[in-house]
Amino acid sequence: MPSTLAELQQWVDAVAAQTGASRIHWCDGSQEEYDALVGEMQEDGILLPLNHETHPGCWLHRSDPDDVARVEHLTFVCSRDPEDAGSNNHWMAPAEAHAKMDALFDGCMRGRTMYVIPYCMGPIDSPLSRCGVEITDSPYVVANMRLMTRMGADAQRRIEREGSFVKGLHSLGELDPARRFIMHFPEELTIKSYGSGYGGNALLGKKCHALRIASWQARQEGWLAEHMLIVGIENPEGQVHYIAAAFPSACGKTNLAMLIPPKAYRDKGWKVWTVGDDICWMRPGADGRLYAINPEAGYFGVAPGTGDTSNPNALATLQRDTIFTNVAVTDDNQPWWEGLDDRVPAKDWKGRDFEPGNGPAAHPNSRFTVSAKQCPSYSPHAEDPQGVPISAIVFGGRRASLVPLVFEARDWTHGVLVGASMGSETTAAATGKVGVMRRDPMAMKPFCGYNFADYFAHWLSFDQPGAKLPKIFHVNWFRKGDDGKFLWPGFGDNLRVLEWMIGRVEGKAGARDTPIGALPTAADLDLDGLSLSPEAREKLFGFERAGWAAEFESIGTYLGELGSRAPDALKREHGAIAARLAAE
Ligand code: GTP
Ligand code: SPV
Ligand code: MN
Repeated sequence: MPSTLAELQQWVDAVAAQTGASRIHWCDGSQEEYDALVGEMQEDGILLPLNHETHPGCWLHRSDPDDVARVEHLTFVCSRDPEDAGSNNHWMAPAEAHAKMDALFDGCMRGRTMYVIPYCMGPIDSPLSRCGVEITDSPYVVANMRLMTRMGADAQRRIEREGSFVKGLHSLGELDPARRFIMHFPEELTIKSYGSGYGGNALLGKKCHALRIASWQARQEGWLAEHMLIVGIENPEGQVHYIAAAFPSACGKTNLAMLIPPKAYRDKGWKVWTVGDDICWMRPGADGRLYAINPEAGYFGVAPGTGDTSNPNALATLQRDTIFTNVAVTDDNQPWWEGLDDRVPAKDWKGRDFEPGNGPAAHPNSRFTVSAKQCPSYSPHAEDPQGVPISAIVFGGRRASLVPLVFEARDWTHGVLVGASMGSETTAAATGKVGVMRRDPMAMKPFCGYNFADYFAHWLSFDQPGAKLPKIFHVNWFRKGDDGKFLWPGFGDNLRVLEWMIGRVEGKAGARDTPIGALPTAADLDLDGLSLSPEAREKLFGFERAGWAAEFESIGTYLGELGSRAPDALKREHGAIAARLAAE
């Protein structure tokens, strides 16, 4: 069903001619189409059936071992002016990048099928949603995009009505890391990705469109595209506060979005509703509040660590109709990963017989792809076209030392500084060393499609007369004790921290003022039933002045490196806190 939109039809024709694809398949998004694709992939060995008695509709995909995570060093923003991409991005001149990519794409789909995937990021009837079309030669990408987005005929109709869409061109190529690039052309609303079949490199609706291109558009149009989960917290009175939280990759977004309250909270009537687990698009509504949608329709979640005590909602979600990527399997062919249970796996993620000496059985960045609707805590308001109103924004990182469990920013400008100065230890979600502390402002270091200096200025610009902005907080679930173990139980018990935040929003909860913001004392949080050691209490709720003074020096250096476009208001805020830290 070729398109009535000339721009779309001409682009598809041009790509078909360039790549030499033998067949063009326009995706309609139907179940029949999905089933047929899965069948073909099974025949070709791209998908392996899992145990369909325990896991109906579940499949395993094993990636090329050199293609298991995002590749930040091969990801570029190709704006006309390098200053617009900023020092936070790798940059290449658009003409050079197009030439490089065109040379790779020339003839690359000969003998293969080219799939045309129209998709909508966000509810199909929402004014906040935006559409795109991905062309790919990977049926695995098609199947994942069907789980992750609103894909097919409805999206194509919206694109034809609106006349504008993001163009994403993707090919697996040779899966050669030396011939792998993820290029973004924000001024042309275009993405070109070659040489990887993995998640954020290949499912172009996700990080490439919904964060890098969308953040650029959002700046022009007055909204925000963020690497945030969205969760609804219902108190015993039945009121729901929605919280948006930015944690870097593999730092707890999916887990917080699907949190199950501790028993005592459940008994009192607390409930948690999942709206989104990775990406949040927000804009001010008529009443001055920020309204958020989840542009995605599924979860591409980290498997390791997902277990019956950590995230039972995720486990229930993945019992059927799920694609697993790079997990291990048991001897009866069930999917398995570290942290699931104490069974011993039979085969590791490469398909070898499991040998503990070979490292983890499941790849540390192994993932599940599944429709959001299957989550037991999926919010009845997740598809509201107007979005949900946000009461609090939370920033957080993986910090073994210094950073306490939670603190609250004094106002919006301070909150933007808290986000801008976030630090976190690197994880397996991207290739490279794990556990290295780096600045990851608002968890957007790998995803902001433009200059961070302009991004922080854009954030500051929301503080306008009449705006009813959310309060901003910072959390750290990953503080460690002298023995190297986590001091905070995390997971369900994180609700104790969210309860305190809601208390602050409603003006009910206590805190003490410190230079870095308002910190709860142990008495301000409900810690009933937890046994926290004296060391844990001190480190989770304490304020370490000398350490923070050093931290603010490092933040000052970082802000200085952003260049002349960095907003003065942010530097002034930083200077005032640094002075207070020095004086007290
Ligand atoms: P991306 O999908 O890469 O953006 O990751 P994410 O931010 O959604 O992270 P996710 O929730 O998948 O968690 C990543 C890892 O952190 C998993 O192994 C979790 O088990 C672990 N984790 C999540 N929440 C907590 C927590 O509160 N405490 C501790 N100690 N670990 C956690
Ligand atoms: C992340 O790395 O933040 C992810 C996984 O959510 S990916 O889709 O690969 O970006
Ligand atoms: Mn993510």
